[in-house]
Amino acid sequence: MLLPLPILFSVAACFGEGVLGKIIWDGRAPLSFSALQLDASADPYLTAVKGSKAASLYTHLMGNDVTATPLWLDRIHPDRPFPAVATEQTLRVFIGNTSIFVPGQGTGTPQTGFRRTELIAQRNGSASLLKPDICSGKKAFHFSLLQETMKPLDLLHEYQVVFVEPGDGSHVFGVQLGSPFTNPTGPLPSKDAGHIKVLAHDLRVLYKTPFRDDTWHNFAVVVDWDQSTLQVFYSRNEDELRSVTKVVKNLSVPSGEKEMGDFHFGVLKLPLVNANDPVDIRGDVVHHGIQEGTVEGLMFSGVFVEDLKNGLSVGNKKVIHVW
Ligand SMILES: *[C@@H]1O[C@H](CO)[C@@H](O)[C@H](O)[C@H]1NC(C)=O
Ligand SMILES: *[C@@H]1O[C@H](CO)[C@@H](O)[C@H](O)[C@H]1NC(C)=O
Ligand SMILES: CC(=O)N[C@H]1CO[C@H](CO)[C@@H](O)[C@@H]1O
Repeated sequence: MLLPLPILFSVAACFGEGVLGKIIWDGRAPLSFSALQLDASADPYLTAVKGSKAASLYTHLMGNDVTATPLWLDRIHPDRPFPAVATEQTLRVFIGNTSIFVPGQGTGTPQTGFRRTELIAQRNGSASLLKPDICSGKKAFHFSLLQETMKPLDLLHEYQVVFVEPGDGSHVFGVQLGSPFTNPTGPLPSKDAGHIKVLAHDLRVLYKTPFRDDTWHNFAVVVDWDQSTLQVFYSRNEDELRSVTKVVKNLSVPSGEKEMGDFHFGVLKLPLVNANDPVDIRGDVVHHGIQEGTVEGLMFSGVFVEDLKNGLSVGNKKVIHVW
């Protein structure tokens, strides 16, 4: 049963070109960032969540091949998005049939139900060092998504592509594509399979928008860690971010340190139920179910975490105050 969303007070006023928001963690890959750094799991990305091969076989740095979201580029003509000076490279994240993660640094039970390649925000080689900074006060989790049209996702499956994950495996917020996993399997594709969905901790859909191709979909999810609220901001391409939800009181999240999580982005593909499996394991998506083993990808850019004391960056060098 869905509860009505309690709506809190929310106002946003434009500060114009004020002091830029303070970036706590910057996951926008510099132009100099290399495949070897991905393989070494060097800052800013922890690249451990992947299959058995080198990280750079699953995550490609696109150099000049795919222009990152125009939202954060330096424009040559301020009134036009292009041409612009590139300041970051797009990341193309792939999964294939070898994308089976083995937790516990390779000692745990292989997650054969999933296929996953994820990048996790880290500082000084540690995701946990960063957690208290990104999971306190009021922070915006920024990210932009672009379809990989040559090797698209299979929307009959569920994908989790961005989330903040505390130790209990829940998601403070999450971004989902495709058809949510159900046991038994419902009609596929599900309604809204082709939408990008932003979910609250209790999996309610806070916002959805069609996943159009040739379009950068820009998001900022504002988490107020003290008030346990979420608010979603969204735009396409060079358009400035605007709020698409009210501030929503959420979070069945445990409070204090337990709610602090790692910031993941990438491709996590859930299986479909395998009707040949015994009934009692059909819901164990981590270890069982059908995976076709196809190669699929998704593009990311504009990934960073911002402290909102100085306001929220909405693109085009503008900052707005968010209460
Ligand atoms: C991280 O490394 C930087 C320099 O590389 C150092 O100044 C800083 O103290 C380190 N931070 C932590 C929390 O270890
Ligand atoms: C994918 O990998 C699984 C587990 O290693 C294997 O059983 C399956 O045959 C593979 N599928 C394809 C299509 O290669
Ligand atoms: C609206 C909503 O989801 N509220 C939940 C927030 O978290 C608390 C604590 O777990 C729940 O009791 C509420 O139902």
